[in-house]
Amino acid sequence: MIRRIVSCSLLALLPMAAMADPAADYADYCASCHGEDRLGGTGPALIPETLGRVRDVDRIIAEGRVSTQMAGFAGDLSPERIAALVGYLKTPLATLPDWGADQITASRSMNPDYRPADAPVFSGDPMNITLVVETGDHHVSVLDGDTFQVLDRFATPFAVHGGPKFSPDGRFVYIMSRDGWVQKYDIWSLSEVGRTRAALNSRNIAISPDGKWLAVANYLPASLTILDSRDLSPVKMIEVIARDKTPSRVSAVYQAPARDSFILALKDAPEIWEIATDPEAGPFYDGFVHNYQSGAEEALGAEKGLFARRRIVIDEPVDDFFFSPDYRELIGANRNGDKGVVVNLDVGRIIAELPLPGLPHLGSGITWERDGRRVMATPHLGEGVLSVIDMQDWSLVGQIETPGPGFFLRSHANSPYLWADVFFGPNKDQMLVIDKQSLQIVKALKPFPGQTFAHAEFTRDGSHVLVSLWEDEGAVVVYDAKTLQEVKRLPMRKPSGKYNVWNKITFEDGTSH
Ligand code: DHE
Repeated sequence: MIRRIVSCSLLALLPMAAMADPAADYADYCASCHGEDRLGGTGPALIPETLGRVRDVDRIIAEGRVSTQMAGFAGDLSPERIAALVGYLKTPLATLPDWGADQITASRSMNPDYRPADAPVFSGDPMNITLVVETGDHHVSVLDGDTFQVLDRFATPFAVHGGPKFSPDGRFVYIMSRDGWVQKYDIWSLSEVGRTRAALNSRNIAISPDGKWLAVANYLPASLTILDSRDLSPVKMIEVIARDKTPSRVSAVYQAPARDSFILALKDAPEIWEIATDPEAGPFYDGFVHNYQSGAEEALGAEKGLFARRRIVIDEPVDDFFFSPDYRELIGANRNGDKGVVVNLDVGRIIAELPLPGLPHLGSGITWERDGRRVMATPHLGEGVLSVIDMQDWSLVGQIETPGPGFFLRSHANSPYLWADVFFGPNKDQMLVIDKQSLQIVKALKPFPGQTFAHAEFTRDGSHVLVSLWEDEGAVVVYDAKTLQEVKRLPMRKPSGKYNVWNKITFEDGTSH
């Protein structure tokens, strides 16, 4: 390498920035763990799509990351070289490798020690298991929801995002990471089944109502990956190309049980896609043209059967969704985050608009009955407010002012309260307990002043609520859902989301997707 044979005296004359050769530094210091191509190895991918949301990349390179294999390089690299390296990592890759069935298959590794148990290997209620994602050291803890005992703690791929999805019988769970890895874990056997890399950068995952198929929403490549849930083998890579031929990233994919389909939010195109999970589905049409000779309306591109695609064309892209309980309607937020639109999925068009400024985070929305009417609530990432919407006429019932913008909501059919965090700003240490009828804040729980206290999840019967102390030396705090008194504290490494098997597989009232 040329830079190594330049004499020291000449180096001393060069300004530090001129000396920096970030590609060479990457090859010397990063490639062995993060891959020659920056797409990940034992360490995560180092590309803008992933690093865009990581704070203090320079500090991590200098000091390393506790509880991980990431060492610090301050002894080898000057601050200028680290700064140049960060710039290099945040530069998009010149070319993207293909990521199709061959690459997915090559990445797939099944656990050779996995032995499926005939019955749960623990004595507790398998339907009352709660999984805690610990983002501090990339693990999941498996909690018994009655005793709050940790039954197992297993390593996950780096940076798990979105809710893990359970098989319809609650036995298996599928967990997705931002680097596109999908991990399958058997709760009965307390053992990993295997993992595969469905894409290079992914958003979230959904499971079909019959539990046979997994859909992975991807940014890189712009696609939806369908995996066989039994062995995580690739079944179909659906390239997402809008009607005007622009490729689009997929912001999110959700299961629509009542429709037997997946619904996709397209990031870069004013379209919503529905992918059938019913082998008898369709035909779905891409649109109609008027044939002036025959006078007939002729369908374009009819698709039918399993994975048939239906395109719903709207005015502008919607980033995230919420659904009415019968899945006939979808509420989406527009990209500017100042408006909500209600799309009737049966007729395939917008039927109402909602005043929802301040970046509504519809993926966290929940619904409940109030005065005999079904309402939904959504937090806003840009404003300290929760919007409550009547789902019959789509009017705004009210807005609950909170001491800062929140991220997540949860409730349960057996609870009179909804639990809402304040994720951003000086009051991020508060968990708000709100009466579902009066919409008044009943209590602000603040057991750890100054530290982020967020994301609530109920136990199966709604008797207890688990909240994350979202810090490196964090904890899950268990509350009695009626008295709002603390019952237990379980030390955890930066716990984020928590997911109760029963609440998720039954779509319990008060649980987001
Ligand atoms: Fe999430 C769920 C999108 C940033 C933690 N997040 C979701 C879902 C979507 C979404 C669409 C629902 C998917 C599902 O569960 O299947 N999240 C986004 C974003 O667009 C956003 C704002 C920016 C981004 O870069 O992705 C974003 N999310 C974050 C975070 O910064 C959080 C706090 C930390 C992290 O782990 O990345 C975060 N998101 C979560 C969690 C859920 C989630 C814990 C599942 C919530 C649940 O209760 O189901």
